[in-house]
Amino acid sequence: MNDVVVLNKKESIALIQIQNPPVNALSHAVRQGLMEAVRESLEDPAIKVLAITGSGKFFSAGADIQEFGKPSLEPQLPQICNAIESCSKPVFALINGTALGGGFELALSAHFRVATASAKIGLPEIHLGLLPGSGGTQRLPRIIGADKALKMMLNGQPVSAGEGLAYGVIDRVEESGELITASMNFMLETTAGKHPRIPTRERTEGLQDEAANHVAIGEHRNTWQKKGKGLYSPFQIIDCVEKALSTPFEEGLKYERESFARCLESPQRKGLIHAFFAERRCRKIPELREIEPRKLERLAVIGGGTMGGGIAVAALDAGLEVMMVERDEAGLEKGRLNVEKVYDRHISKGRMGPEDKKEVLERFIPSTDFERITDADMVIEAVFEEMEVKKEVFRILDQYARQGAVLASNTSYLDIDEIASVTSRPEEVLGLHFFSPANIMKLLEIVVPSGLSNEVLATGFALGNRMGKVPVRSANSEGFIGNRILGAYSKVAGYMMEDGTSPYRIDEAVRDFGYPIGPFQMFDLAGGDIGWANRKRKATTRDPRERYVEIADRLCERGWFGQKTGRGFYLYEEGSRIGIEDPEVLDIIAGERSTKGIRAREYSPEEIIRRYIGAMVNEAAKVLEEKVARCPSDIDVVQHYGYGFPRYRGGPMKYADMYGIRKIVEDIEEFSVEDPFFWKPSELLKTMAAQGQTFEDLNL
Ligand code: T1G
Ligand code: NAD
Repeated sequence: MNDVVVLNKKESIALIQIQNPPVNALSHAVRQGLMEAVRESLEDPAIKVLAITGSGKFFSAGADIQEFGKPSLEPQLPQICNAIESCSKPVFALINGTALGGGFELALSAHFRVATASAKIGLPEIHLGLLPGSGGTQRLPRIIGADKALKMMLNGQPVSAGEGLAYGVIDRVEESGELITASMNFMLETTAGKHPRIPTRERTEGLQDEAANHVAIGEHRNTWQKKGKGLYSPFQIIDCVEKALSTPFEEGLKYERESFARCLESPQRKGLIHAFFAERRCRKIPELREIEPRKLERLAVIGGGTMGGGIAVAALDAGLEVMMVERDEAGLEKGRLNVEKVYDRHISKGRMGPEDKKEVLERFIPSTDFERITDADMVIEAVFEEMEVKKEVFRILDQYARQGAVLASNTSYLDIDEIASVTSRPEEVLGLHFFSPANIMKLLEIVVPSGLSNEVLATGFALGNRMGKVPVRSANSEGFIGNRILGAYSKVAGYMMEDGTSPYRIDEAVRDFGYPIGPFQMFDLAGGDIGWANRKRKATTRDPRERYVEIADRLCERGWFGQKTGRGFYLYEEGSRIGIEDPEVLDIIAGERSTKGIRAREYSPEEIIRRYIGAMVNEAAKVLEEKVARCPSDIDVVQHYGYGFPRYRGGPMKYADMYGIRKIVEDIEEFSVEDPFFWKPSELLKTMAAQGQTFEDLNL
């Protein structure tokens, strides 16, 4: 054996334990160890039963994701699963903790599955652009039928041991005690012939109701045709399960193998696995390795508007005590309602009862009195986006917050150094940039001004983790990572519109690329007035060489601010959040175009994306060059979690790597003929293209 798989013999039972922390991934060494342990147990006449189990909190989290894309080494997992299934001695999977993907498929190949009550089982491969490729698509439906099998494979979320028992895929759940000891009798009973050893491939319970299985295949396929536009692996999964119902096992297994190989080679798999590692990398900040975050139990939120309300809910949901301070009673009442309406909605949807709401709100303390913040561990300011207002608030915070409290601003654009400068403790002030709605959106940009204490930074990350956010470090620079890049591709969307392409066609192309909504739908959702105020503020300092599109201003002058006014780039019928195309908007655009003497030109969807993503990648490269983001994959995380960039494309930096850095530079140079001020390739991109580098090479 080797050191990652340990074989112990207990009475007539071979206990095969995977010990490969942190998650018992089925690396090459584990696969070798398993194969050897099975062989040795089979050869030993004293052994009557084999039991495979894990260690720590994991049975096994499945294939070692690090190995994908590298040459695959024997024995491969499907071989091990087949060897287990065809064992002449009964094999038990003792599921001591989480069993995912290949880990669960390993268990499916055993003849019996016993799980502890806290164990979880699942097939999350879909999230990696893959399918269960070690017989899972063939074995699971044979036990539980197509519908439940597809539910597990297509939503990718694990289910509890109890649910597994109800499905019929877990034979027994042990409520307490040590799993091996608790399963001893069950295992020994098989030697007395009490429980028949049936290889999973020969099981047929799930295949009995052919009509129901047929309906399930059709329904899941229909659902995914609607919601899975552009995705690859869900449809491969459905095809594989369909095969399981209609062909002999070996044939189905071969079909699964071929489908798996196609998924493995797909750009979507590369994008999704990149995203998996990217969102883990962004939490690893070298300077925080040895730093303990400060205590965090009481949070104060200043301002109860859109963001303050959302942040308060996120904090309450994370179990914190939350104070909310508003400037007057009317503001406070609005703030309180902003919080309560979230829970009222949960109640109306049956997600919580009135008692639960009451219990949560016991930790919520609204006030107009800043003195109430004196015992807060952290204060997050979310007042109006105006430097003078923020400074005034921070002067007050400095006066009332206790020594050692962390002070944070949720500003979208403003300079945190300047905000911090009005306090006597600038090293304790950082930016915590939440996204709207703050209780839902997972991105949290953690903005680091100069001289920030590492302990304070660590506490920012701890808050993000506690709230279930994806925290990304950003330097203190206007618009931080996300809004700065947003500025660039929003401009390009405006240019293309003024050049002659309808905003509706631009939105459509961006949606077809994989975004949930296009840029003009997003402007309508966010509210045009905010951007308009910002543009007016900057009008005097705008570089005269910058192309400025006035169309949005024309809409705002009419009071068309988007969804909230029923009209923006789209028309919204009473109460509807779905916009329809507005011919008057098209007339306004045509008017602006003719004023400027622009000859209309219709860009193709490919051209729209080339420009949109080209602007995004170029600005992102500047963000890297200026060290605003730590590494390219942090930008991918920001774009995915904050702005809707399709995860299966990995993020703009991964996309650029796959598209080709040189081609991106060539595109930018081609566009720069029309507008050399905007389309200036970043120095970093030019160097990378010259040296044949990729963004992946720059990841930490
Ligand atoms: N392979 C390699 N490393 C893995 C891994 C895996 N499967 N799962 C996690 N890690 C690393 C992770 O990168 C991190 O490393 C550390 O473990 C802790 O993870 C053939 C095709 C298991 C629920 O999709 O969902 O089997 O950052 O920080 O919050 O048919 O990780 O410390 O260096 O996330 O406790 C299917 C993916 C594979 C499971 C644990 N399996 N993992 O969450 O800790 S495909 C998955 C997770 C497959 C077969 C198919 C989660 C977790 P580092 P963590 P966590
Ligand atoms: P909002 O207008 O909805 O809320 C601001 C609240 O602050 C109001 O309720 C107001 O009464 C209160 N307030 C103003 N001055 C105050 C004071 N001195 N003391 C206490 N309360 C005071 O604004 P918002 O959209 O919630 O934005 C708040 C901050 O969050 C801004 O800095 C904004 O840039 C940032 N932000 C907004 C979004 C977004 O999408 N709305 C996203 C990220 C960040």
